[in-house]
Amino acid sequence: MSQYTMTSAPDYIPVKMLREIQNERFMETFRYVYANVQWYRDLLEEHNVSPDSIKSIADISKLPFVKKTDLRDTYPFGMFAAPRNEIVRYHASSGTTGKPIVMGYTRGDLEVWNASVARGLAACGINDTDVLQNAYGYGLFTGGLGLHGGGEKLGCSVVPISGGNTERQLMLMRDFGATVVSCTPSYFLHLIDHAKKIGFDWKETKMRAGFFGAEPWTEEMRRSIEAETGIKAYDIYGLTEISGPGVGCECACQAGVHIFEDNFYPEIVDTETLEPLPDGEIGELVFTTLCKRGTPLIRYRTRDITSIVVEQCACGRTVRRISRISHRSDDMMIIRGVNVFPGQIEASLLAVDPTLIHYQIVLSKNATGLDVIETRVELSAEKFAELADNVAAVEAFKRAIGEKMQRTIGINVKISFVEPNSLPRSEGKLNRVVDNRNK
Ligand code: DLL
Repeated sequence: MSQYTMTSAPDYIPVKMLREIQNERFMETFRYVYANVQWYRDLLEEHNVSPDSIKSIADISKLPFVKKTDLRDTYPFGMFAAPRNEIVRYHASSGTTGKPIVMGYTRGDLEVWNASVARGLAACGINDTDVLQNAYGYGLFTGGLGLHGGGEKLGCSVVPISGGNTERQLMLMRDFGATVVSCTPSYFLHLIDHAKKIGFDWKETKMRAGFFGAEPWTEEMRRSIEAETGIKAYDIYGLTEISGPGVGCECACQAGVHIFEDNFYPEIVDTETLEPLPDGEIGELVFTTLCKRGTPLIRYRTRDITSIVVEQCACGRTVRRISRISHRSDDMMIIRGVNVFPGQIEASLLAVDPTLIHYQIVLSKNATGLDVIETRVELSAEKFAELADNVAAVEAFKRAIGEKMQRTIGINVKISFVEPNSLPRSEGKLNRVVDNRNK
């Protein structure tokens, strides 16, 4: 059957067999990590876990979690399980403070990673006739080399343009006949803007799909991107600690990211108790790598909040899906006791007007010390012209957005409009929240 290609076959393994493979690979990984990482042996001792008590993957919940701070504390190589001469590549993720976390990849690790990205692309109908313009940043960040390796593995012609150089991106897209683009959703918004500015018509390109990830984005944003450009926008997920992009990816159904769980074992745990939750419940995503040798991780807390989808996908893949990452637990804003996520702001804005794709959230304190949340909304040139000098229309538009946010979030959000092209843009991940509360 045509749907079973070399690249997609593992996605359709009968569930029973998939669980057996996971069990086997988990036990192998556990023994390997225990034998090779002193830090991990100490961790188990500290938690009074005897390695002999781990007899199958069913015992995984007896094991302690590994956190980002553990990777920082063991910087640079304290978590490496393979001898250094077997490491053929490093990647690192910086975060905003402190030391980066460093991951090492053996040749085999790179093969698994590339094959995972290729599976994701193939699941959305990409094949060796496609030209992939890869606008994720190359370097220690995994986006560039991850999509590059996966695209080549699938046989695509990869254009390794990296992020930035927006004018050139559009020129090459047209001249090379690129059919697929990969970058952060926020950089793609920047490309859309620039295209408008220079009169670049997406319909005149061969572009048909985009793979967007590395930061949260919403269904509403997907619809805006698709309406604006006519391409299909797919969600691709991953993190440096587990390999990079392609830990999971959507399929052509666009109904949630399939986790390639023969390589990366997912669990969802309660954010307070850290107890495992059944499929369907929302909590923190935790991964155990099943094939990694350089820096394998057992029960790594991602901080990403999602749920595992209960129903099987219409595509027939047996590998489970996660729902869209709503936020990271670190990104949650607590405003006057109410939990607010940037995604809720984005969804409300775009529900009122799908052109309001550029926004910034500013947190501050008022004179009495209470938290204030403001959304700065950038108007498109058309909207700006339409509203110009019409105070009543500006106020009515503000009110419509404010009321929608109030209904979604439950608190009052101050709305202010800013001029076209005035908010910061990004070539990679965009930070849309400015927190001035402690200034
Ligand atoms: O962002 C890897 C990647 C590159 C994924 C390109 C997809 C595409 P890190 O820099 O380590 O790795 O950041 C990982 O980014 O824990 C999530 O919080 C967030 N993230 C990644 N993909 C998505 C997504 C790369 N599709 C962190 N939706 C993760 C929402 C995402 N958040």
